[in-house]
Amino acid sequence: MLRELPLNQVKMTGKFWDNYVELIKNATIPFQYKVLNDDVDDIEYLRDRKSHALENMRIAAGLSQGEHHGMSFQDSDVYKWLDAVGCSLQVKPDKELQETADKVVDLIAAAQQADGYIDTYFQLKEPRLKYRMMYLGHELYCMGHLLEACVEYYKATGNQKVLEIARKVVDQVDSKFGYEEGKIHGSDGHPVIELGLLKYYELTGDEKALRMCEFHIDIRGKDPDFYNKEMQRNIEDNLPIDMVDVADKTEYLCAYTQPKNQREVKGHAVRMLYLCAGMARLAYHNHDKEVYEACLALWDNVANKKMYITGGVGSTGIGEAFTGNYDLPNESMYCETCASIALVFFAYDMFKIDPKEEYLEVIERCLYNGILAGASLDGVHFFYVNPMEIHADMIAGNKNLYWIKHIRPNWYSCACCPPNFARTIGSMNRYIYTPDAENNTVYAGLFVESETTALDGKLSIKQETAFPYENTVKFIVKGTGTVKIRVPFWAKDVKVNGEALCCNCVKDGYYTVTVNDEEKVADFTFETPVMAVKANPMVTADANRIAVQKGPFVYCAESVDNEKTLTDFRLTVDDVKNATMEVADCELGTVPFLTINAKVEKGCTKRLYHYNPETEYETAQLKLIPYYAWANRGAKDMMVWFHQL
Ligand code: FUB
Ligand code: ZN
Repeated sequence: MLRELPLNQVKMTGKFWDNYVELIKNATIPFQYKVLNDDVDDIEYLRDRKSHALENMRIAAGLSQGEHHGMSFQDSDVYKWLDAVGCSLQVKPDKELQETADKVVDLIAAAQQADGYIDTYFQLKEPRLKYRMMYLGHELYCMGHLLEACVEYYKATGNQKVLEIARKVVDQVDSKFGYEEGKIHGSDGHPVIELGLLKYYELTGDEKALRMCEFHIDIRGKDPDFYNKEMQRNIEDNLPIDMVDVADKTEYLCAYTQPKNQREVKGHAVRMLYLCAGMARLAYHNHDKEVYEACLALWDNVANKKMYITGGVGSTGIGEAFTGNYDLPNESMYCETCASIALVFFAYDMFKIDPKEEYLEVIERCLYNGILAGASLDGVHFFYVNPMEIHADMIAGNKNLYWIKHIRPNWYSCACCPPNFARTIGSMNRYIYTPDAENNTVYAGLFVESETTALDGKLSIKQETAFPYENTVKFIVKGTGTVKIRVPFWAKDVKVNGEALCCNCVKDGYYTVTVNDEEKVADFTFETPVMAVKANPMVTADANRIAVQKGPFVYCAESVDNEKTLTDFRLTVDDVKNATMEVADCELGTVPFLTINAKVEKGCTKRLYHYNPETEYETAQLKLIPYYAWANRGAKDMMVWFHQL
């Protein structure tokens, strides 16, 4: 079994990822604090342009007067922000930021009730409904995120108050939920408490938290009617009910059957994947075979039938949900940033149980593409939904696609994604090295300029590289132990220390370096050819279409770079292979542009329908940028899957 390394044990340097971690520290976190504190004037997509999230806490703490404002889960914005700060401080200590965050911790402590309960929505607005609307109340979702935040913040600072907040939350949840009589025999409609409890258990060793997680995963769906009965009871008691309009609530809430019996990812994508991550992490700790079996099937389903090429997940905005196998429409998708983040969590927890390369591949896909596109290059504008294709004028009148935007706003009334982006990208060094102490081995999962010392100080690994801008990575391995270096599928003509890699040198996707009280160098050079990607024929949305990938980056075309209408371009596999690349320092930063000599119809009439067209083509250049960089220059149209000639 593998173990996560403490974040401060992996030092990242280099241009690409470390720049992002800096951006989060210097731009995203300060900006988000201002939003949460209502100090930003031009905030978008909020009814009265205020988040009110910290003010809700002040009111609950008796430090201010007023009413609760915002979503029932508005508190979670603060918690994910604090989580991001905790991660950031672990890798980049900052006294001023810590002082600001300490005050937020004080505020949370002041808002928390003596019995450990904390949820400003229910404390201020609906005390009668505490734990009575698990279907949509999000109390344990908020407390789950709070536990996660407390753990990261404690790791960064040793702040005792934050640990005490977490302890009280755990006791509170324990006192209310469980199989015992008098306790609630159900769990939250939105999973996350599972992850929060497990992270608390990992930090403190408190077995109670592990048992509680087992309960929350076991009870979900045990009575698939649980949420309906809850609603019914509220109706009978004349209490306000609130429920999103979804045809099948139990599926939406991932509770149509117990998780251990689930085999297909269904319902709300973020809920489902947080649940999957919680299940995998539980199986990691308690070796529950049934839960792990379910995880394997759910993994196979999401990774092989329901994931976009960018690592986006969730094919419809209706219920922000998964749909059927291979249903991956490009224009009407959802691909919520939080869903890709949850997929990374799931993948990493599966990887720690069984270090298959396929999990790292998905992590990489999400990080470089689907998640990274979740924020603008200035770090202060965010996508909630990440389109795979957009023709802004075309969707303008289509109310069925109201969730799709071609610009990133700086905030949302439902602001789950922005702080989730901050905490995830801000802690991406988590995924570079993972030790397996029993086998004296460290897995090096990503090519990133970085260094670490693992296996109780016995083994140090350094990657010297300018990747993704250059295709060489020098691994310097010192001490005693083994490093398994992942060789990604997109790296071709790989040579190590000048020798071509043979099939025997790479086993299950890894190249192995073993040292015995010595230093070895494995100097990787490789090509990252431009690849024409085809989807499984079952993905009808991508029939006769080609996507372009180079290295870990999926590419897209934007209307700002192309005079011709993007849908006019026709590509062949050879055109793609012959693409040329130019790394440009431009308004997008240092970005590798691709140019493909594609075709467009000659003298295209632009008629709605052609009858017996005598189609002739002429060459036209199609310019592409990495998907993560799209929507930073006001483009109105964007495409990932291009028409094939
Ligand atoms: O329900 C809380 C969050 O809001 C979910 O995770 C997101 O999908 C959004 O619905
Ligand atoms: Zn979100």
